[in-house]
Amino acid sequence: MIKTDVIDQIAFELFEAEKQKKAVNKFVDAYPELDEALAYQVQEHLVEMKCKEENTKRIGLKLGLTSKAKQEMMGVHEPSYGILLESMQLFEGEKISLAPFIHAKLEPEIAFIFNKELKGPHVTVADVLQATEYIAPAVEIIDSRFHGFKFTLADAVADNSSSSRFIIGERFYSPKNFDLKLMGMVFKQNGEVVATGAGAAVMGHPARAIAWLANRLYKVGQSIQPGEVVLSGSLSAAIKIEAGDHFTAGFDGLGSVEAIFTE
Ligand code: OOG
Ligand code: MG
Repeated sequence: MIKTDVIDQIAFELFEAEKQKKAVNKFVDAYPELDEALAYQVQEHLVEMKCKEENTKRIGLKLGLTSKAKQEMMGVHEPSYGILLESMQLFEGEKISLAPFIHAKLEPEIAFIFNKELKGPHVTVADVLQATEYIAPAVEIIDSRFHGFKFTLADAVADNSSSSRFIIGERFYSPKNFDLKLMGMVFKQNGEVVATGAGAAVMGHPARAIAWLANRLYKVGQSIQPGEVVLSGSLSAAIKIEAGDHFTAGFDGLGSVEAIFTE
């Protein structure tokens, strides 16, 4: 098959999987040519289709698979990124229906909001902190379009890194007064602690993950734009969401963010 046909076909199947809430099999078996570079092209095409369909636009990016816990859970050794659209943002306090999802899971993350462009190829942790206007507690709802969350890195990349929805807590802090490496995190489901972690779980320092992203984007002629939000990637393993669940992700010094789910 010619390359543009493969991109169109995979993007279409992922688009329909999300719309019909029907998981698909990972693609690398049917399309052995699906490598990481091609997968990012699929992602771009899929995001374009979603923007058109939902009349929405990019407001940031997400990192995926930045922690050992997540990499081991998914059997990969490298991070990925995806695009966050305005239509994916939910707000704290609203009850979230599980109806649109295939098999959603929740992840505790740190949101970075930028006031400057962050452009590779030599972005450092210091550059990231310099360009960050605020950090905030966040949770990401991931919902892989693949059966049983079974995929290779290229599959997940094509699937916009399993992105689905996200909530940014309504507390914003300058990163200057925090040691993000040592920032403790407690993740609770219905009052019970289901995971704990520290900022260092994300590539040694959450800002290092953002630096990785800026430098990775440079390779495809892109950058993080002023005003955009970037999710650091989960500090712990993702937890399966059930109807009626009430989650809290608390971060040392940042307070917490909540997510409440209904059928
Ligand atoms: C891929 C996305 C992972 C994170 O924060 O690590 C992710 C997946 O596990 O489905 O968003
Ligand atoms: Mg995530």
